[in-house]
Amino acid sequence: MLLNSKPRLELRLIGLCTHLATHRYASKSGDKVSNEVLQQMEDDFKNLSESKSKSLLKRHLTKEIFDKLKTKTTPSFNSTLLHCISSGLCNHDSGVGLYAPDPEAYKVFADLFDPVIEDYHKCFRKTDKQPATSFGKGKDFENLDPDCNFIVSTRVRCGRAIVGYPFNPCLMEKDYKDLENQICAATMSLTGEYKGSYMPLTGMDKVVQDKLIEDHYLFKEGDRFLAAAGASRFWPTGRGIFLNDAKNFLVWCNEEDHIRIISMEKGGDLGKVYDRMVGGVEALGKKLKFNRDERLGFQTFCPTNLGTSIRASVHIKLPNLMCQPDHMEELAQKYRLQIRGTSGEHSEAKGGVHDISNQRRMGLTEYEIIKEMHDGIKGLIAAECQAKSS
Ligand code: ADP
Ligand code: CIR
Repeated sequence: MLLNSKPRLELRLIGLCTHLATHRYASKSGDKVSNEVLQQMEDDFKNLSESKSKSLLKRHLTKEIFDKLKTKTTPSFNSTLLHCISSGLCNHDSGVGLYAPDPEAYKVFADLFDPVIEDYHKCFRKTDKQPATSFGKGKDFENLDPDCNFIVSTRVRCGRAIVGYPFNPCLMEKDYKDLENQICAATMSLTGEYKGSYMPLTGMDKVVQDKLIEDHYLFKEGDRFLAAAGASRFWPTGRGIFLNDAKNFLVWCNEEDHIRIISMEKGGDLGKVYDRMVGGVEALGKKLKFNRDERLGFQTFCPTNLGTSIRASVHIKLPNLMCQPDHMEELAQKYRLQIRGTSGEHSEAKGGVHDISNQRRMGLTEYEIIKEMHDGIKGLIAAECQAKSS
């Protein structure tokens, strides 16, 4: 397959990066998509159509939709269909393969985004609207594993975009620096259990960086799905991590989203971890203006994170269930859970530890999303106990 041959892919990425790097300063609406970009899209669309890719992009980008959208651009940033689909075109093993280069892309390319959103978030139709934010109280959720038999750790995160800025492919170096300054200042104003320090990636010792990644605090570097989407430009400028003194509250700056707000700790006390994240979101929301769309909820770069943008996960050992992959898959679908490897998305499980989280993030309130995940993990633990005794 041409796309997978290295020189071809490198050439493609150089072409794509040139297109992405000059992007912000392209003239505004009214611009046509260049012949070069059109040709590249046509070639890569054909390759994807003929591939065995199982991505949602391949499933929903029909020839009819491709032809309808290929010459469209967004009004403020001049983003093209290629910006949206480059990750899935370059990576046929994508689960989704689609990103929004700027918030307007969700409307201009709605014929593609809407069916992908509906498929991923299970029944969030184009006529549906994300309910108003409602965090509720974490104390309603009992500890999922008080005796520490299954759950190694619990993490809840959400993503936010800052009003006035587009997403990665349209950000220039100065934007990354401005965003980092704002986010760093907001985190440094946190008090009490949230008090901590901000560490920029620029100049970070490699040993320190690797240890932060290994300990599951910091994002990985060089994610090919994000790189192909135009999310690694000017790296490491503007990227960094805030960690509170207790190391159970974190903020990622300018990785996939402008800001990711994370709470994590050992054990299975989901309610406590969730409440800590909510407290952090509310404190940061007093300093930063978050972008929320009336219909889609919180604005994020990847359509899988829209709505509440919440992913609540446990690192969990379920040795008996994992011996029955079909049964496990059936249960994951029943409870609408997603299974990842130990080091996050697109990684392998090490030492029998899987990352299991809510799959959908839209169509429910924050509280309902946490409840769905809590019920699901409870169900899995009950099934594990049953599998062990039978
Ligand atoms: P996200 O999109 O939610 O940020 P990733 O799949 O990229 O998730 O994972 C980011 C990091 O968070 C990885 O190091 C991953 O191992 C870690 N992680 C996810 N869930 C947990 C958990 N329950 N306990 C500890 N670390 C976790
Ligand atoms: C992919 O398509 O596989 C990557 N771009 C990641 C998609 C987001 N992952 C997810 O399932 N939430």
